[in-house]
Amino acid sequence: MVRGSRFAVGGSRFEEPRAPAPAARATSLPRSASAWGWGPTSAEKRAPCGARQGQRPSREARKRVGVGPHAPLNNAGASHGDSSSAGRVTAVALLVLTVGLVLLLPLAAGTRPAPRDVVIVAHEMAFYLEGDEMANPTIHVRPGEQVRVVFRNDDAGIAHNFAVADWKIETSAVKGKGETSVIFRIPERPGRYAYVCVPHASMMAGTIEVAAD
Ligand SMILES: [Cu+2]
Repeated sequence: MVRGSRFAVGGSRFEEPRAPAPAARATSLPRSASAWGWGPTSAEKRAPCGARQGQRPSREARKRVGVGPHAPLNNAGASHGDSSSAGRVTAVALLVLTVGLVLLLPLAAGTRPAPRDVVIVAHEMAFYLEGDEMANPTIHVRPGEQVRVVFRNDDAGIAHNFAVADWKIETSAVKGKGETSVIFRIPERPGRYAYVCVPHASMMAGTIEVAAD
């Protein structure tokens, strides 16, 4: 009974503004609907629902719009993360490769050590070590070391060479200014060995001394 009367009152109160309602209701309904709670008629129910439905899409749209930009951002972030992690992996791989090369290079060098250069110059019918004024000097080498003898002829118009008969080492003759080279390994046995210029062995001759420092 109470409900009925309240409903009747609600209805009577509502019936008065009903004629001008359509225009006014659109703006006033959301407030009045929440105030009434259960009161609204089916038309009013539809109206707030309609209003909600009218709002909902916009909220959802907003959400979607909100999600939309975020999703690509997240994806972008994820892909960025992937690329950076891929970059990290590449960096680590490069580091491992570099470390490996650094560790391996001495081993490779150990298997084939670079020969020590010994520059011997023929000048005015005598041998000299480059940068030294001693004619036909004693050349000091270590047992077993790899040596590259660079033989340079500074005598224009005269052919010279460099030879160590005991080791069967002999460069080609350098006719006039020019140079040649020969790489060989010094024998392990310490000792003294003669070197010569084959065409001028009487004038151009010296000693190679093999000694461990
Ligand atoms: Cu000579």
